Amino acid sequence: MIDVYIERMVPLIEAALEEHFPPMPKYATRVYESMRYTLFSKAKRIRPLLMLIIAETFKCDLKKVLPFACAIEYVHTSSLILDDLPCMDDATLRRGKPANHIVFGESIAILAAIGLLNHAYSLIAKFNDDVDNNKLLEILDIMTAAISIDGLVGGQSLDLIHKEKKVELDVLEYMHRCKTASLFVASVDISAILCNAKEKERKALTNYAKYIGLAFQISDDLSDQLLTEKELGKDVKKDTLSTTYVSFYGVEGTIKFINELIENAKKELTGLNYDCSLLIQLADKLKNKKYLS
Ligand code: GRG
Repeated sequence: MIDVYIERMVPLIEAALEEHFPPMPKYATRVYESMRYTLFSKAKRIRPLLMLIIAETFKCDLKKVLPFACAIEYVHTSSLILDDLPCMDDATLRRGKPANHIVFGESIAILAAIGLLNHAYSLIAKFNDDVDNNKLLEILDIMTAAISIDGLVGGQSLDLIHKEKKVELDVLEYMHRCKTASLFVASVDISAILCNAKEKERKALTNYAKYIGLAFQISDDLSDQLLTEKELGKDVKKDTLSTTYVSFYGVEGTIKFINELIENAKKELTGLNYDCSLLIQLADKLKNKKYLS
């Protein structure tokens, strides 16, 4: 059922990403192309999917959530372009194609990342007629928190500083929570706000997102160890000396830990008076590392 749902929703997300993308500029076409290049490469769109599933769960109009789901995907794509730069992960392959800076050069890639990030804010601000201003401010606050030093920026900085170094387990977990789970949490919470979820419901859903976000990042590390670049469509880091969950727990132990996180995520949903079957199935799908390929 979740596979059918994903197959039905991804084209809707792709169409919305196009609809809400800025129009072609007259002169600054190179940076525009660079923004489109990584955004419209083949991707799983898991964060927008999560947002639509929340809307589905709350029987809320998907059209209301879709522009915000696009904003999150613009932020995520921006982070991928930056992550691949030579001064960061120095990756050459992303979403099955040469990384943005390989095709467009570093300076245009940086500008494209900033362009995407900026467009995400601009898109949210445009919905002040349809969404109550207080809600919009709260949504902006949630998004900035996800990108902040307690989110993507902080997580990435720790990741870079600790590259090829031994890291304590609690620092590793904090890094993963910031780098990856924070955008999952923001996605779920923004959608929950738009769907008028109650405080208690938001809490349960953001806890769910924390668990699956962490599981997603650990699966990503595991895939780096077990799958090939061709299967993943991005650089793999099999040979690095960086600490990962696999270096702490081994492959079997890591799979067990991912499964525990998924079970914890599902437990968070038990108090909700809604049909959470899609959220449960999405969580279970993350148990299968192949989902990442
Ligand atoms: C200012 C937006 C911004 C970021 C600055 C560069 C940076 C800080 C953070 C990088 C964060 C990062 C790349 C984390 C990795 C998260 C992750 C698991 C990415 C892979 O996501 P998937 O598997 O990829 O959803 P697709 O390609 O399917 O979207």
